[in-house]
Amino acid sequence: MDKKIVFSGIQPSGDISLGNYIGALRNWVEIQHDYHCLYCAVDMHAITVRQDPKKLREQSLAVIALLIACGLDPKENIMYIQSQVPQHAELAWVLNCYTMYGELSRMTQFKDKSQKHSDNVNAGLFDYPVLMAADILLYQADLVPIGHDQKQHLELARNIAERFNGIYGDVFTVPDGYIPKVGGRIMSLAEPEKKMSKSDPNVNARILMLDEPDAIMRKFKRAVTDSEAQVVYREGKHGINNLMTIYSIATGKSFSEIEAEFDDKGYGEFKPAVGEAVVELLRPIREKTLELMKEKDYLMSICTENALRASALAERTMRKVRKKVGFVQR
Ligand code: ATP
Ligand code: LTN
Repeated sequence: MDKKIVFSGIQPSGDISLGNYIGALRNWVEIQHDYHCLYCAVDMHAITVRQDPKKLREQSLAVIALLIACGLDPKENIMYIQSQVPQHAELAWVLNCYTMYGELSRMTQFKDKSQKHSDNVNAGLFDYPVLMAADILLYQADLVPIGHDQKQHLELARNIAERFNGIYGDVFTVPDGYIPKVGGRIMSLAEPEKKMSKSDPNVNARILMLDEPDAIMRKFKRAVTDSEAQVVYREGKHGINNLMTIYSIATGKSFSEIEAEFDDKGYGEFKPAVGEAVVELLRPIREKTLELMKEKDYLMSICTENALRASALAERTMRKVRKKVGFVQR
């Protein structure tokens, strides 16, 4: 049987965080040989909040460098930049006409982001999930590896696909989400009841993939925990649960092994141990990314080549969609 199709995206809205890595990228790497995968730097999503143009361009290329450094093969997978494939915007417009105002009003990310950016609640921010649905449906993706925060958007994409198929016949594959059981929601180090976000203005709240080892150590030592001084995974211990999750993923140890390891030790020993494990986890990725970022021409050629591959696939779906909705043939 032919391999199934995977699609996922990440916003080049800042440097990529440990949350992005644990919740999403790590799984992208793990499944790359079992599926036909498309991985996209979604710069059109990123401009729903104000971006510096020069930085956005650099960050989009940096995402592609980071994906390669994490172990994704740009020949085997299609890794590209969203704005280089115009069919994303084209399909998003069509899908807008099959998405309800009420559905978009219920999206929690819109509510959060419109509070955070109250001076710029633009139509793109509201429409963000429709562009995301277009990304996925354009390639007939079967599976979408995402962190927990994107679950509601994926559900909407499924509803849009089902609604469209209900009217026009089987045009779109209805995609399933793939959210990791552990690590689908890495929390902020400063406010452990909030998710870690790459665009958090508090630099101590997040670990970035390109952070220097001493910055990583400093942030973990400062991480907010509780006053119990007991390294156990328990309901309500948000800070410690989060650090245990990160440590478990970085070392491969189970929660009970971690509890035993720190049984007679306090947070003063646990926090630096988490820091050291993360430094070692990220070191090779950071070094490789920095090397690749010096090779602009190579990165540009990967993007161009892969955008063409993506565009050819996207066009197959768009031809069907244009015909179904009644556009005149080009
Ligand atoms: P921003 O802060 O700019 O909104 P973000 O950090 O939320 O960005 P995205 O680019 O929107 O990151 O997300 C990329 C992928 O990383 C998505 O699959 C998302 O679900 C996942 N992800 C983001 N934050 C976390 C987190 N804290 N824990 C686990 N997964 C996450
Ligand atoms: N909205 C996602 C990024 C994203 C995405 C996608 C993820 C855009 N298009 C398609 C999966 C599939 C986010 O992480 N905030």
